Amino acid sequence: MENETIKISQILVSLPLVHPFQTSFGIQDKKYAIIIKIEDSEGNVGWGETVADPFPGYAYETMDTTWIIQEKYLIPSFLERFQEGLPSIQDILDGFKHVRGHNFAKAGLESAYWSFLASKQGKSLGNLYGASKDKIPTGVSIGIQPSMEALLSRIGKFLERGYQRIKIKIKPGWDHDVVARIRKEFGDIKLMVDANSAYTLSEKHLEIFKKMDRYDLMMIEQPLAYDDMLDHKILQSKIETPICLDESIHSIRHAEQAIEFDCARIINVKPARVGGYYNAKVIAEKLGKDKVWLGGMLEMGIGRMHNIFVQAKEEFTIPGDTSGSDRYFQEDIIDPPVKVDDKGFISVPEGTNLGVSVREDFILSNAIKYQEY
Ligand code: OSB
Ligand code: MG
Repeated sequence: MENETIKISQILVSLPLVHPFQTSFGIQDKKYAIIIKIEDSEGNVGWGETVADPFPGYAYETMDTTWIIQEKYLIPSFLERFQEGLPSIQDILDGFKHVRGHNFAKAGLESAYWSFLASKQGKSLGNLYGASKDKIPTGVSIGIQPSMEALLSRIGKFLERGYQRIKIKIKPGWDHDVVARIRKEFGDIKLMVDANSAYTLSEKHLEIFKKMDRYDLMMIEQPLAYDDMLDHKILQSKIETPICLDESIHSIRHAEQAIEFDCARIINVKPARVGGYYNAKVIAEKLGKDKVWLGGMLEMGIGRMHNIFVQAKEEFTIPGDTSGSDRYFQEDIIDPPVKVDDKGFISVPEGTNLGVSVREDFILSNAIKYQEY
């Protein structure tokens, strides 16, 4: 096979969030992403999005580390794979194996390559991810609010718009009373909480978990340390509410082991955190429905579309965190933006590749840093 020549662009973009997002680890009013564009001389184009936080609060990777790891290690190894023709996704991932960790950086490039392959084959990205559904059920993740009233009004607004499930962020002091109040106000809505590692196995915290057991929560997400499995197993043995792991899961192996050893009953699959869409796809296929749902990282439109296509796989029946574009941004980087219908579904677009157009001028007008390879 002939040598394939491709060009890669890395574009660091920033967009203001319409509503600040507060978790137990911090508050954020701007979203950053490193958009990856892969193009060849025949006009095929792949788009990917690298999750890139300004601060290492959720994970150790940031917009600075992902940029450098891609620039120094991943992009050179990626380009090298084209010397003997068109590589497979597996070839690309093999080429990343010499870099330990840095899954966000890997996933950004890998996702762009899936989209490039979809473009080259004239297929929908969903087709490549093994998707079969034409719409996906969805929910919303609501940050810690300045007051109970603000939270209740925000929840009411999303329920009115049809969102199927509400997830609220919790931290010590903002937990069971808040949950009790939501139940009182909104009855038996689909409700869950995400602690982002704000608790321990202390007596005081165990009591909080026992109290929360009374409220029929769908799950409690990542209550304990961000790098822990075993304490979660201990906690799961003491409470009824299913534990869901987010921060602790970085690979297919972690996901399987967490379920096998009952450290968690459900996994929040975030493609960036598990090293890309190939791994996310395999985790869903191996664990099956009831054990997986798709989380989010406040993605801009490109990452959001990838997340929608992977959730169109049959295993994703639990509503995820993929909300409409307007929940995050005044203007999104894709056209049309993502919309949630009044029953809480997002329809999966037809057409090739991402099924929407990418607003390249808008991306460039919000770019902070740009580099081509
Ligand atoms: O813990 O799931 C999380 C956003 C940023 C970092 C971590 C998390 C989140 C969310 C929001 O919960 C999910 C989304 O709306 O994309
Ligand atoms: Mg989480």
